[in-house]
Amino acid sequence: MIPQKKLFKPWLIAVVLLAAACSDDSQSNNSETLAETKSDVLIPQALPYSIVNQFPHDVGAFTEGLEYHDGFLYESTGQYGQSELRKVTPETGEVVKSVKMESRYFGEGMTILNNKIYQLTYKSGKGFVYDLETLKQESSFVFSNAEGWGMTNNGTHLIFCDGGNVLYFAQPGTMQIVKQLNVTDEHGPVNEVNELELINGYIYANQWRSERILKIDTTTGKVVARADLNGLRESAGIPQFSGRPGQPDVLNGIAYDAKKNRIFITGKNWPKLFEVRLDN
Ligand SMILES: [Ca+2]
Repeated sequence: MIPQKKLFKPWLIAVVLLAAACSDDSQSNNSETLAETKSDVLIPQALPYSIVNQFPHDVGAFTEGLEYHDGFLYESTGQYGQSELRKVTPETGEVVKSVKMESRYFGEGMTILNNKIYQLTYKSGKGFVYDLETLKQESSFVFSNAEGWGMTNNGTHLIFCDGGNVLYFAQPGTMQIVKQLNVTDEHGPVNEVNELELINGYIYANQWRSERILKIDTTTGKVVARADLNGLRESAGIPQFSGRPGQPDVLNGIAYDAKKNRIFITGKNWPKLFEVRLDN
């Protein structure tokens, strides 16, 4: 047995004091780390909006997907028994071509990639591929998400969401997921990300049941800016959301004309399509 007194040595005191000093240093470092973490939280920039133009929009269109291509808007509409894929003249709202979906499908997000239109359905786990020119349905695909919401693409992959805060990057056709991006802002995950549009390298998304448009960094998933479009409906004479059938529903639909740098916004059953300026 080692005598107890032999454990009490001056070097041991030095070690204890050193440990205490290190502990203080460590706390100090932690404080600095916390401060850095706090300063790293990105407060999204506020994006002011202005209305550039107002065009007619079919109040019968429960807009779920909207994209601009070569002079026309392509629109996917929802509701069982009413879902369609449409080709629309933006300035007049005229539907120049449309295909009706089977009544068991509820149309959702859509996007155009390599002269094909990809369209999600809401709860069927199935999507469709159409020829861009004829709108003829060419094939279908399946996906494992419980719900399909918005969709856009980056020239290579389809990018879609399912009601949560995740953006899924998928191979067209197989729907194999190659990347997932969590959308977050200064408060944490941002859920119910809905209709999507890739504009100048950022994903713009409207958030379901809000009049907000989020600008999302495609590398980090962080919301870098937000446009609050509260007041847009009022200024255009569109009644506020009431939930009553036949009345204008929520804001949904973002499309971008890259050649003319025009952003189009509309909503489900809205009588108007807006050309707006954000930071474009
Ligand atoms: Ca879109």
